[in-house]
Amino acid sequence: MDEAKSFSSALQSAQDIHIDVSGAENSGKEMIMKHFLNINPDSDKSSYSMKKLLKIENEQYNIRLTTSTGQESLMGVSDVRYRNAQGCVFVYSIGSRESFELFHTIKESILRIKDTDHFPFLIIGFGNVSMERNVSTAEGQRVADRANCKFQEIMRTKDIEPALLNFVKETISFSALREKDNEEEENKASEQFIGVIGDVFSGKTSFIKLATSGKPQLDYKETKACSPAQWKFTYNNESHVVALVDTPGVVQAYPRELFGKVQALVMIYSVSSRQSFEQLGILRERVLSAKGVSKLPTVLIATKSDLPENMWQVTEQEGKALAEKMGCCTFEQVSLLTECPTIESTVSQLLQEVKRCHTSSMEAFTSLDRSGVLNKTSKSLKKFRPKTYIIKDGVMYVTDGTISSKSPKLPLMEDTSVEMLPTDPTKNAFPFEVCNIAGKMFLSATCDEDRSSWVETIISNIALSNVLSSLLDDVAKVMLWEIITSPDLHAEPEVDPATLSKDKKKISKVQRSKTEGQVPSSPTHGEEKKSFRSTLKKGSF
Ligand SMILES: Nc1nc2c(ncn2[C@@H]2O[C@H](COP(=O)(O)OP(=O)(O)OP(=O)(O)O)[C@@H](O)[C@H]2O)c(=O)[nH]1
Ligand SMILES: [Mg+2]
Repeated sequence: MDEAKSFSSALQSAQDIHIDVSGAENSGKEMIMKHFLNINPDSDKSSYSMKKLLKIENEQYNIRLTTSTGQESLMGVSDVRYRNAQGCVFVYSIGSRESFELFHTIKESILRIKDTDHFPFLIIGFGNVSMERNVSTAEGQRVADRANCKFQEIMRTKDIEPALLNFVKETISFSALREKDNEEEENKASEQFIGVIGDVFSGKTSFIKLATSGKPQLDYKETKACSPAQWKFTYNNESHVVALVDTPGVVQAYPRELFGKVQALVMIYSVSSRQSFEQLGILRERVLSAKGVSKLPTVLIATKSDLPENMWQVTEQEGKALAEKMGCCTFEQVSLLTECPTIESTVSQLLQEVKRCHTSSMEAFTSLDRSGVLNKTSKSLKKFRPKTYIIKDGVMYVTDGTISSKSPKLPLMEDTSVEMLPTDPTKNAFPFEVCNIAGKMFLSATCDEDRSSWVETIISNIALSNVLSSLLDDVAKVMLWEIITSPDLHAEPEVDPATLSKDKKKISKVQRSKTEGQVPSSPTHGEEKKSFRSTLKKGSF
């Protein structure tokens, strides 16, 4: 009873290793499985999925062997087996060339289903000395070499156990490696890029080395090119994966390819170099222009604070003032010659700022709709008629409070322009004009702030319309390409003769559109854009 209990708890904690045993009927695969699993070879145990608990290097493994059920012709049965498998033992009979030649088909199926080029295989040529041989040992070895896998001929049952055990170990290491690779890929995908910029000799590389290795770097080697270094750390129970991008001190332009990914900056100067302090503005501008943005979350770090006071060329106050001027989220004076416990908190503050900026830009994005009272007027500012203006789904409506089918409207499309007109404080008029091919609106807000905020919303809607148009162009191109390359277009339609003429019409309509370069029966650009907008607002992307 106790034994059963401890077996079941070992089973629960054991890691599953799933090995498929493939091969033709009567190739010997069932015998191999039964022997490995200590099942009486004469038993008619017809389970095609059997388990064995094994301890390998102090770890418990639940080895699960599966094999064909004889139902492989049923679509998907072997697909499921192969999908779950972490390794495959292919067994052929040395007396049957047909069973040997099956390897290629099985290997191709597994690699296709697993969507990989590398998978652990073991080829076993099974037989006995009295068997008439149809496949030579050399042939078996050759196929295994070509498939880059192990090969073994088994003529005595006592060779089964060690051969399979070795393969189980190989499968375990392969799975562990693959898991590590996957983890690294996932880390890469979630990596946040942080550019580390500053003058020559200011301490950029030292900062990165100290963060990533925990050890100060005392020697100096000039950095010649930009390169990222991955750094994983945990702060306040939150794990982060960042790529700290080291940069040379002398740089004319930061590479767009790398800096396109940079979401934040660590700006570094040395307290003993006035030049390194004054250089930062220029370097920061170069990053912003490489990225095409006007600001980036930034922290300011002053290095070499361990140097004697008479060597300082930049005071703490000056550092603080620069951090404030540049909108940095934090400023620190540090020495990178010893452990620097604040690095993690500094970078994590920076990442918080990245998150905050992202959220607020998403909020701005979703607040594209608005409503409020504006005065309807003319360019000469003669009459003022207050109306409720509503911007909804990229259209600006003139209403009496609610949108109706009769509300005059102006779609805020790509061709729309918005212009602020000269203010007239005597009339409390802050006018602006919105104009496109569909019409023109002269409007006036009652204060400058209100006007700016309306103009900003309108500009955001126009910008979004631009983005959606180019997205939809791409979608339309893909749809068109799919239609053109669809095999259905070239195949004979399998239809009932009664409906044939109707279907032919449909097909010829598609073909006509193909030649005319149109996408058939798709919704209009406007409708598509509207649904894109609502998808974006729901945050489904
Ligand atoms: N005393 C002192 N020396 C430092 C400190 N930080 C860096 N150094 C030293 O300053 C020198 C330059 O540091 P690096 O980190 O290589 O400077 P860098 O900005 O990467 O230089 P470039 O790659 O040439 O642009 C090295 O000899 C470091 O050991 C610090 O906080 N205090
Ligand atoms: Mg360097």
